[in-house]
Amino acid sequence: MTTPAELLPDEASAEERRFTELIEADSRVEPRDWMPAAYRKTLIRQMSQHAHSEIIGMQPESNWITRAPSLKRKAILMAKVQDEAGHGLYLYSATQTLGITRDEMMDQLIAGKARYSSIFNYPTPTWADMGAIGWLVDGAAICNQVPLCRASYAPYGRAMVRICKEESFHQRQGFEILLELMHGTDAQKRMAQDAVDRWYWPSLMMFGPPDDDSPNSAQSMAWKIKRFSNDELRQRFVSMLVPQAEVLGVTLPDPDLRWNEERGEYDLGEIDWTEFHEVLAGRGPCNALRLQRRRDAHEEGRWVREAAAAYAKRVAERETESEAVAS
Ligand code: BYC
Repeated sequence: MTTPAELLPDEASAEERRFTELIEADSRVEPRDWMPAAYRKTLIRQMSQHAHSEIIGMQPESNWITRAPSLKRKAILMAKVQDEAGHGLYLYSATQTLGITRDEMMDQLIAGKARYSSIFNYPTPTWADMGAIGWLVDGAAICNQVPLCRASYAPYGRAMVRICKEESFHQRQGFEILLELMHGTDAQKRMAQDAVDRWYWPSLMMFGPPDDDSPNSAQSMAWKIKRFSNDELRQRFVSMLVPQAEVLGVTLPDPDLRWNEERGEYDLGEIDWTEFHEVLAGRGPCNALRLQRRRDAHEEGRWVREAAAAYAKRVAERETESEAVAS
């Protein structure tokens, strides 16, 4: 069988050959290794979008911190939202190793030029939304992100290992919120089902467009950034949800969902891709709100960034002074 390295043209550089062999051997690319400009660009795109998703993703849930139904739930929700801030920071740091600064990435986000996950443009009107986000949104995130732990770019893979551990706790807390509601009053059961109805389809859209309409997948898979296609992961997610929905006693809102004996997989109903494209174009229910909130937070945090920079400068000056005295 011909290997990708053998397919390279004769004039390919030694560096390019080494990179291709590295990918082929399932080895890892480190920040100082040579990499094609397009590989770097793809990583910056995906990783910065991922970081932005974590940061914007704090908003729908932080909306409920002050209204959580008990002290225990408040503490758990605060811990989850703090984890998401942490995930954003690991991912921004990992992306910085590719030669873009945090300021540049943040500027792109607040200027409305960067993408973040479509899922965070939906509202959270009830407490059950905290359960549905944990169960469905974090569940989808786990399915998508576990394979990313093996992404060919080492800093991304390393960041994902820790993130995935925390996502597991996030998903369980969401499942548990829904389970408690489903053992509650009729009104609580209706609230849980309503939240599942509203979050189910958007959570399937998190995996991205169908494979035949996914311009980046083939190259990202060849570079072993992505290990599975959007549709493969979506399918895997639904297979995970079906038995869990039975335990919860909720109905997944897809009348066409049924087991296909021949394929050994579930057949899914048609996803409304028009809605997905509307959200991506900035016309989802909460796009404007999310972006405005991020801009406000950026402005409100300006004095903290300035104070931290002034302090770091002073510490550096002191270190230089004491080195000069010592020598
Ligand atoms: N939303 O060629 P495709 C979390 C864009 S946060 C928005 O398939 P790719 C959490 C895509 O960017 C989890 N845009 O792209 C946090 C591309 O546009 P550009 C976030 C989307 O990159 C807080 C175009 O559509 N997870 O878990 O090969 C609380 C064509 O798509 C979406 C990640 O970021 C979307 N859903 O595949 C709770 C995971 N889907 O850039 C939870 C890392 C597609 O060409 N990212 N687009 O203009 C990935 O795995 C991949 O980037 C995707 C898309 C599977 C999302």
